[in-house]
This record gives sequence, structure tokens and C-alpha cells, in this order.
Amino acid sequence: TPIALIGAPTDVGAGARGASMGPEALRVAGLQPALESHGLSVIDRGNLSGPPNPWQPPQGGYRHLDEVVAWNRAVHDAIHAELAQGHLPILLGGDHCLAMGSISAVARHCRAVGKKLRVLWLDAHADFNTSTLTPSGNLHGMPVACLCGFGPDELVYLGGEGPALRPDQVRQIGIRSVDPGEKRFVHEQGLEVYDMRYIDEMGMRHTMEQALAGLDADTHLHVSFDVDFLDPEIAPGVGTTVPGGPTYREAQLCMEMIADTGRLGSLDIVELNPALDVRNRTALLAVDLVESLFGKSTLMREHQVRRR
Ligand code: DIR
Ligand code: MN
Ligand code: MN
Ligand code: MN
Repeated sequence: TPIALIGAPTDVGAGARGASMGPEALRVAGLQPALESHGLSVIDRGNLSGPPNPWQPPQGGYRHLDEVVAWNRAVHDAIHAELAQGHLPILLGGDHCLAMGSISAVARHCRAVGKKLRVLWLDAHADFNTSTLTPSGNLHGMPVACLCGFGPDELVYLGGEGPALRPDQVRQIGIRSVDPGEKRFVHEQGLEVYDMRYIDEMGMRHTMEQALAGLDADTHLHVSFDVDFLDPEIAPGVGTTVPGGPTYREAQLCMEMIADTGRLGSLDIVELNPALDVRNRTALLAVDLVESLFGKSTLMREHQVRRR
């Protein structure tokens, strides 16, 4: 399956400026040649365009709602077009509000072809706020809620009929910062959350076995990778760092176990903020992890798997 890279250079949904430079930082870190080195075919579609960041306070509980809608319409259309051609789209964000556009396109595609959909949400945050629960008004804290139908109509209906997701299609991994009202709402809606306490106690291997359980040949797996999922010691280039995230090895195992399912159908790489990074190391780490997500493994393991 050819991979299509689509840049969405905006930070209209975030609380810090700079994620708009994410797509170029990932290109500079060598995302395309890294994927190609594993025999994958990659097309870079360049960047989408949309409104500038007006940097205004929230209105009616949302910051920059019109701009967020405009960017997500562009993302939805671009991701949907790639899926319709049989390509595997990678969204280069941009902040995490853009997952509303990408996942609504993935859900629409899955409805059309009769596939099931599972979303793995790798993040320090649950991103399940609403206009009344949010402490910030930032829409990058609300995409999961909007995708499940809790948000303004312009965002809930991005992909046509009805909300894109039911809460039982989502698995959240790495969570360690949830706002008080948001926490109650996560419980009320029954989201399946593997938080850092769970990962500490059970280990990443068991966590991923649970999060990936029940996938079948008809399931499209979408990974929404918020780079703040990673521990800030290894990934400083994000707008909202939260200590105590997965280590390098835990993150690699997470990606490798997703690769092993063979079900990956689409990916978001979001919240990378080059303005806060150190010599592009967070972008380089993201590229390294994405290589694992697409099946890069050590020689040792390839031998073991083949001999089994
Ligand atoms: C916080 C921060 N929960 C909010 N959220 C995110 O403003 O809603 N930071 N997603 O990356
Ligand atoms: Mn997020
Ligand atoms: Mn986050
Ligand atoms: Mn590498």
C-alpha cells in the first residue's frame, strides 16, 4: 500500500504556538527516506492550507472554532481522498484538533467499505473535554469528545451522517493528565483508558495485548500519535509536557506490537512543536518510532519469527 504524507501546518487548536512547524520538522528529520528504506512506497502531498492563527481568547467555550473547522474540513477531504485511492494516509500535524478531520474521514471510509474501525489514542491527555468542561477552550483538548458526538455540529458532522465514533471503538494509552470534569465524563462514557498507572503495574506488553484484543481481518486500525505521549525527558518538543510518560523502550514496544497486527490503516503524528525542541531530536525520535510502527525490527527478531 502506498503511503501518502499530508502536512497540516497549524496550531489553531493548541495553547502554545509552534505545532504549525511540525510537518516540516518531520520532513527534515527524514520521515520519507526512513519509510522508503524499509521498502515502502511514499508520496509526499505537501501541505494543506487554511486560515492563520488569530490568537484570540475563547468565545462560547471554544478558541478559534471557525479556524479549527476550516482546517479540519481540509484535512477530512485530503485524508478521505487518499483512503478512497487505497493509500495509507499519514497526517503530519499540526495540533491534535486535526484528528477530528482525519478520523472522521477514516470513519466515513470504513462505513463505505464495510470495515470495522478501532482507534488507538497515544497521548498524555484524554482529549475528552467539551465547551463546558474545558479549562482552556483549546480544541486540541476536545477531539475525542467531538468524534464521539459531544461538540459543535460543524465538528461532529465533519464526515457526513452522525458522529464518527462510538466510545467503545477507542483505546487510550499513556494517559496521565485529565481535567476534573473531563475525568467524570471519561468514566460516564466508558472510554477504555490504559493510563500510566496501568502501564506501570501491568507493563507495556500486557497493555498492548489488551488494547489490541479482538481485532480481526476486517478491522481498520487508526493510530493517533500525540507526541506528548512520550516522556518529556526523551521528547521535549511538545507544547504540553507531562512527566512520567513511556520510556524509549516502552514506546518502541508499543509501536512494534501495533505493527505486528498488520492492521494499521492510517496515522496522525501531532503536537510536535519544533519551537520547543532541541536540535530536532523529538522529530527524529518520532521518525524512529514511526519506522517501528511500519514494521522495522531487529535482525534477531526477524530470524526468530521466520523460524517459528
Ligand atoms: C488540557 C490540555 N486537557 C486542555 N490538553 C491537551 O486544555 O483541555 N494538551 N490536549 O495536549
Ligand atoms: Mn492530544
Ligand atoms: Mn496530549
Ligand atoms: Mn531509526
